[in-house]
Amino acid sequence: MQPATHALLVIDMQNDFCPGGALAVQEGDAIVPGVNALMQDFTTVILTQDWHPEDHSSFASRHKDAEPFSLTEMPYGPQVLWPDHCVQGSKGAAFHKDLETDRAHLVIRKGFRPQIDSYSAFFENDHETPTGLHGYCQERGIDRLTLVGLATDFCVQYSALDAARLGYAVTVQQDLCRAIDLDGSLEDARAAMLSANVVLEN
Ligand code: VGL
Ligand code: ZN
Repeated sequence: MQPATHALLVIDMQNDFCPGGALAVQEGDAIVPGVNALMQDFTTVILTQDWHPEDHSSFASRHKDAEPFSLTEMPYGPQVLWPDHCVQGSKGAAFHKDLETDRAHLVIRKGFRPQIDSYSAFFENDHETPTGLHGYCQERGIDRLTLVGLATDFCVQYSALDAARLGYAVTVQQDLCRAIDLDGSLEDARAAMLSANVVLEN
């Protein structure tokens, strides 16, 4: 059993990121049993939930002539435009039905401000607007995090890099993650995580 100071951070295990969902990640649902099993080793389990208003600015549908998966420029930097996904209260935004959400002490929602996307569990994509998770972890004495979930190259990567920058000891359990992999983004994510001293486990 891991000590309470070592938290399991389960990223975005939601219907829209699973096969059949609006932004489906290949085999996204295949990791659910393994994630549930890993939860049994942790006292402290935290879930994140991508949670967008229906007019969210990361949706390609909100930009004239923009295709999903194209890039745009936002005030805070480049932003991939996505198919509409994880709209607040929708079935797609709900957790996968087999995920053992009862184990979670905290569910942190992100991406609810219309003008800014939020991949990371800690900061929105401007890298400065906090979600509150760091304060929660500090108050709980959490100094170590293991990350699993979806997608390896977006929300898992951004969360892992922010966590490392904030001083946590960070492990990404790669076999319990799945990637979107846009133009080599998975390899780039792995390299970035390794150079930030994130431990990549299989
Ligand atoms: C995610 C793209 C858009 C993720 C969320 O969970 O990795 N990716 N919103
Ligand atoms: Zn999103």
